[in-house]
Amino acid sequence: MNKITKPLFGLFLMLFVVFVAGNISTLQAQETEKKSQMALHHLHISMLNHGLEMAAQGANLEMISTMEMNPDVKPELESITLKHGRDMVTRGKELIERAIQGSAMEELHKESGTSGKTMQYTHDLGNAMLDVVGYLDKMHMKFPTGKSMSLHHMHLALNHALVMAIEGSDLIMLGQMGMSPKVDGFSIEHGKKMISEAESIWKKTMEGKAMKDLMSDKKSDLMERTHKLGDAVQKVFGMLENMPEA
Ligand SMILES: [Cu+2]
Repeated sequence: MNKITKPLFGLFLMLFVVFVAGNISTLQAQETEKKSQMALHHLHISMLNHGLEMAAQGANLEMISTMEMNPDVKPELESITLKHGRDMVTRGKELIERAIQGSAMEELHKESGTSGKTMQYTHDLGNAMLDVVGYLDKMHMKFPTGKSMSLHHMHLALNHALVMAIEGSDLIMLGQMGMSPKVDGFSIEHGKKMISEAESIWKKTMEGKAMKDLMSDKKSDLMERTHKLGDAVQKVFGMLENMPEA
């Protein structure tokens, strides 16, 4: 090598080393992000979605137990149903809180930081779900009659739609994990249909004639809370539809 090519070779070698090192660190960062995304999707299924599903089903049990629709139902059975429903709402809420504030999340923060796109999404989804649980928590009336009874029948359908969207979201995540290529496509497609069907049930119930008739009566706290619940659930539906891929 002459006097000119030697320094040039040194420069190229240095640039090459910087380039390779840069690529390795990008790949490592991508790998860490991917691992964190997968962990967060497991957390979405087993803690966030499951917690909200528990709360919605628990709220339905609470309402059913206070409707007194059949005099033959023994009071002790009603009280078991009421207590079980209450426990489900409470534990569902605790599960969501644990998902976004608990030890599993702390570990994930230590491993991959707090700023990833999916991490931000997970915290936003958890908070949106806690808003919904706040309304579910105060849904049941002691002994509903007339308008409250009609609203409670709508709440049962609305909560069913919410559970349907959650199950659809679980199917989408399961499919995206790519563990069974022959089934994954169906799982994702079916999950998407479940969320859109759930949104349609929700819209029909909230904007239908029965609701409009009830709204033309005197304003009530329960009606006001029903519409606030409606807004909070719409937000969750939108977020479940736009969850970042695993
Ligand atoms: Cu976090």
